[in-house]
Amino acid sequence: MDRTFVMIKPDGIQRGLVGEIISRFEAKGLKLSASRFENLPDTRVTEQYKEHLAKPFFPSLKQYIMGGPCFLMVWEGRNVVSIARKLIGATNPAEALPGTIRGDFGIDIGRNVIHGSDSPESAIREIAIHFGQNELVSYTRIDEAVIYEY
Ligand code: DAT
Ligand code: MG
Repeated sequence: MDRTFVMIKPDGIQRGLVGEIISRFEAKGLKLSASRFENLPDTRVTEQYKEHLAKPFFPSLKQYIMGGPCFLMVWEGRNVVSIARKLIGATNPAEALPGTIRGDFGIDIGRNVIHGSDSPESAIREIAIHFGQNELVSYTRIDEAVIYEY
């Protein structure tokens, strides 16, 4: 099964959206394989967003992500990387479609509630930044038998 890294950002925590967001991933049929609630250290924020290091918004992005605790998750499922990105919606919540997490809960690009890996390669990289192999829990969700055709 494929895996992706998803993180509820500090605004999502402060606005009480953790349960709502987890519910959407669960209802889709995806499987939670790891989670942690924590204040992210500078090193891991920089590593996660290193592609944006030179961008003008990087300092404010880092300040936002380090402004409070985040809820980190690994989700599993067939094509989970692209499915999670669709559940999350466009980067700018002002343009994200209703029905997506950013489309339903955000307005500003700098307060877009949630992160999700953008490719299978990014997912592997980002999971390894935040989780050890021994933190990924392996189990079968009983309804996988009816969620997947084969
Ligand atoms: P995404 O989070 O959808 O993968 P990204 O990787 O391009 O988007 O950017 C990472 C985060 O940086 C994004 O969630 C919000 C912030 N960001 C991106 N572009 C921005 C911009 N033009 N102004 C302010 N913040 C921005
Ligand atoms: Mg990205």
